[in-house]
Amino acid sequence: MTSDQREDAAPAAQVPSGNVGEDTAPGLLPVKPRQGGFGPLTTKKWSQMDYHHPAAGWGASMSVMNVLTREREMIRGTRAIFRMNQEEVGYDCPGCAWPDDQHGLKLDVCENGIKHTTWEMTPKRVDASFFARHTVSELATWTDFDLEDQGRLTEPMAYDAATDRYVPISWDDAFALIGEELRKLDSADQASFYTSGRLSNEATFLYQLFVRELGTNNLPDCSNMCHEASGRALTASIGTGKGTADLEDWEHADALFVLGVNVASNAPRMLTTLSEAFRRGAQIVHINPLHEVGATRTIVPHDFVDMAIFRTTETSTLNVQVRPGGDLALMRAVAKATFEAEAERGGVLDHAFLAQYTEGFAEYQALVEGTSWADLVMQSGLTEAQLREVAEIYIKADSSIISWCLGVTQHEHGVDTPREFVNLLALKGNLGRLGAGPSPVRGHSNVQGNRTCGIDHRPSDEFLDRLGEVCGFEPPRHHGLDTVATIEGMHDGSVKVFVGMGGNFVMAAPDTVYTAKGLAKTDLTVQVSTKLNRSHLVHGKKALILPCLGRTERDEQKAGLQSVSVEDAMSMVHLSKGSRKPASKHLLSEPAIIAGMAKATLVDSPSPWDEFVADYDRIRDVMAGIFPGFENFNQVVRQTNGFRIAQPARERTFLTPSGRMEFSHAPLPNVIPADSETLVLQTMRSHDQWNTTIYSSNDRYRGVKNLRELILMNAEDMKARGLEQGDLVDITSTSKDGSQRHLKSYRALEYNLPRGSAAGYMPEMNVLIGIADYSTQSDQPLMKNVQVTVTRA
Ligand SMILES: Nc1nc2c(c(=O)[nH]1)N[C@H]1C(S)=C(S)[C@@H](COP(=O)(O)OP(=O)(O)OC[C@H]3O[C@@H](n4cnc5c(=O)[nH]c(N)nc54)[C@H](O)[C@@H]3O)O[C@H]1N2
Ligand SMILES: Nc1nc2c(c(=O)[nH]1)N[C@H]1C(S)=C(S)[C@@H](COP(=O)(O)OP(=O)(O)OC[C@H]3O[C@@H](n4cnc5c(=O)[nH]c(N)nc54)[C@H](O)[C@@H]3O)O[C@H]1N2
Ligand SMILES: [Mo]
Repeated sequence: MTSDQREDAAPAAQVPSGNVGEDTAPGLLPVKPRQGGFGPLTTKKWSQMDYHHPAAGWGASMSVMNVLTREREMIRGTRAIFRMNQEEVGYDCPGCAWPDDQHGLKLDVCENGIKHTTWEMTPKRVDASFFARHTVSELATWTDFDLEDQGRLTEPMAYDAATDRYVPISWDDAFALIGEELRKLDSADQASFYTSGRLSNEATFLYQLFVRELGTNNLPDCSNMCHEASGRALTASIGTGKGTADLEDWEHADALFVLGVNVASNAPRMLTTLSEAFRRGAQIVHINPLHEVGATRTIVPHDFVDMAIFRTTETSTLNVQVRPGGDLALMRAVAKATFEAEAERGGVLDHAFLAQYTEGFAEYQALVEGTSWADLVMQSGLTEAQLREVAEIYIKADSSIISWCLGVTQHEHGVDTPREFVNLLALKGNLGRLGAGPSPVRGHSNVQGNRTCGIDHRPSDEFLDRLGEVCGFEPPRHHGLDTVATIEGMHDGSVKVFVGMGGNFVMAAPDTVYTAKGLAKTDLTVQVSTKLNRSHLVHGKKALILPCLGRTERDEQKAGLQSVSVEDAMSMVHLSKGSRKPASKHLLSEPAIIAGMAKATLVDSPSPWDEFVADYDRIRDVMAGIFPGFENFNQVVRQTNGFRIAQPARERTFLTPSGRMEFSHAPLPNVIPADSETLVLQTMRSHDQWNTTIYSSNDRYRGVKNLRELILMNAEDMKARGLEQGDLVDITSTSKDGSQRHLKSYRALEYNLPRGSAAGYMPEMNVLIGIADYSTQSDQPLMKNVQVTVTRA
C-alpha cells in the first residue's frame, strides 16, 4: 500500500478510540473513548504515512519552533539553549545521558533537548489558586498532557480529604508531617523512596544518606525499569556495571553495532556521532525489529551548512530486523561465525587477550559450537545469510563497539543478552582498547550518576562500609525493595509511606491500575516535582506535593550560587549550574528538601544537614571520601569538561571474583511466542514525548499524526486477523500468572516489523503489563515483551 492510499484508508469520520481498560482506580484518566492518548486531546483526522525524510534537520527545527511558540519562550528559550551543555557557565541538558561533545566547538544541542528544557522553562504556573479552583477528582479527568501543560508548581501543597483539594502548607509543616509519619512506622522498611534519573549527584548522595540513616535500603529507581539489566550484566562480566567505551572510542571504532535504541528520538545527539562515523568509513549496523529513521540518514542537527543545503549523511551501513528478544541468538551467531573464521583462516581471535584476561572461554566456545545454525536462525528471526553478513563485519573490524538500550534490557533475558555482547567483544580483545567496548545508551540525564552515588536497593558491603565509616553510622545491610517489589508492598500493607524524588511513578510503572490501587492504600505519598502530573492525583491517605528548582534555575544558598554535578552515559562527571530566575520564590532545591525531611525525621543524625545545604562543596567533600574515583571531587569537577570516573575494566582490570573478564554460558533462550495467535508487543516512546511527558499526539519519524491509541502490526498478521488499515481492535494481554488485561478500541496500523511482533506507546499501554511480568534475571518489567492477542473491536 502506498502512503497516499494509506491516508485515504483512514476513515474520514473519526470514531474516537482508546480507553484504559475496564478496570480503573481513583486518580486515573476515566475509561472513555478519546483520541490522542495521554497527550493533547484531538479531533483532527489521524493519519499514517511513510516517513521519507532524514532524521533531525528541518523537521526537527520546525518542531522546536512549535514548542517555543507554544510556551511563549521564543527569546528566553533561545538564549537558554545556547547556555545548555556549555562548560563553566551552563547547565546540563535535562534530557538524555548521551555525552557532550568534548571538542567544545559545536553547539551540541538537539531538538528533544530543546523541547525538554523549554518544557521546564514555561512561564505558566500552578499556584494555590489553581488548586483552589480544581478538586483532585476533577483534575483526574484531564489528560496527562493537560496536567503538565498547566506549568510549574510554585509552593508546597497538602491534600485535604474534606474538600478533595490540595491546600497550601508551609515547608516546615510539610517536613514535620513527613517526620511524624516516618517515625510512626514499626520499621524503616515500611517506607520506600523512589528516584527518577535526573537527580544531581549531590542530591542523590543526601537522599540515600537520609534513607540509610533512617534504616532501610528501600531505594527503588527508574533504573529498575531501564538499565538494571545492563548494570547486572556488566558487573558479572567485567566487574563494574558501566560501559567502557567513551566518545573518543566511538570516533575510532571500525564497526558500531547499535541494538534496540530509537536514536533519532531518544538519543538524538548520537546521530552526529553516527554520521561522523559513516563519513570516515566505519561500518554501522542497526539491529532492531523496527527500521527506525535514525538508522537511515540524518541532517546533522547543529551543522549549519548541512542544514542550509539539506545535505544528508547516512547513519547506517546495514539494518537487520531481528525478532523481539532475538538479540542473544543473533550475537551468538556472530560468535559462531567468528569461531568458524578462526578455524578456516586463523588470525581472527585475540588469543593473547583470551589467555591473559578471561575466564570460561573454552566452555563458551563449546557452547557456541554446539548451537546449530538452524536454532540461531529460528531464534533470531533472520536468515543464515543475514547472520553471516553481520558476522563478517565483526570479523573484519579491528575494533568494535556494541551499544544498546531498552530493546535489549526490557526483556526476560535482559542480563544474558548484554553478557553475550561482552562474550563476543572479548573474542577479539575488544575490551579496554581504543575504539572498542560495550556502550549502553543510558536514559535519564543522570541515571548513571544516581547509581554511582548510592541509589541502589542492593548496595555492596564495600560501599556500605565506607558510607558508615565516613558518615558515622551503621547502614542497614539487608537488601531493599525495587520498583515492582514496592508496588507489591503497597498492596500487602508492608509499604505505608512512598516518597517520589522526581518522576511520575504511577505512569512509569507497569500495571497502571494495580499500581494506582497500591498507592491509594498508603498512609502518605510525597512527590517532589517540578510539574503537575498524575502521581499527584493518585495519592495516599495523606499526600504532599513539594515543588523544587529545575536544573536551569539559579540555586542560591548561604555560601552563594551553587552548582551540582551529573554523570553522563560514558562516566564523565561535570558541573551543571542554573542561571534562570526560579519559577517561584517558594521553591527549594532538591538538596534542601532532602535535608528538610532528614532533619524532621532523624533523631540524633550525625550528619551536618544545614552545612550540606549552605554549601554543596561540603557534600562533595564527604562524597570524595566514599566513592572511588571522586578523590579531590571539588577540584576535579571544576576542571574544563569535568572528570572521568575511573572504569577499571577500561584498563583491563576486572573486579570480578576471578579477577578476569568472565564469559557467560547462557543457554539459547526460546523467544518464540507459544502460538500463532500471540503477538509480542513492545511499548515504546513516540518522537514527541519524554517518558510520561507527552508533547503532542504525533510521532513524526513513524509518520503518525493525531493518534496514540494505536498498535503497529505486520501486514500479514493484520490480514490473518481480517484487519484493514485503521480498524479498531481490542488488545488482550496474558500475564505470566495467567491473569488478563485489556485495552479497547485501539487502531491497528500496518508497519514494517517482523511477523509475530507488534508495537505501541508507553505509558498508555502500561495497563497491559501485569505486575508478575518481570524478568527473573533483572526483576525489570517486561516492557518490550508483552504477550497479546488482537481481535477486531
Ligand atoms: N526524546 C526522548 N528522549 C529520551 C526519552 C524520551 O522519552 N524521549 N527517554 C529517555 C530514557 S529514560 C531512556 S531509557 C531512553 C530510551 O531509549 P530507547 O531504548 O530508544 O526507547 P524506546 O522508545 O522504548 O525504544 C526502544 C527501541 O528498541 C527497539 N526494540 C524493541 N524490542 C527490541 C528487541 O527485541 N531487540 C532490538 N534489537 N530492538 C528492540 C524498538 O523498536 C525501539 O527502537 O531514551 C532516553 N531519551
Ligand atoms: N511501558 C513502558 N513503561 C516504561 C518504559 C517503557 O519503555 N515502556 N520505560 C521506563 C523507563 S526507561 C523509565 S526511565 C521510566 C521513567 O520514569 P520517571 O523517571 O518516573 O518518569 P518521567 O516521565 O521521566 O518523570 C516526569 C516528571 O518528573 C518531574 N520532574 C521533571 N524535572 C524534574 C526535576 O528536575 N526534579 C524533580 N524532582 N522532578 C522533576 C516532573 O514533575 C515530571 O512530571 O519509565 C519506565 N516505564
Ligand atoms: Mo530510562
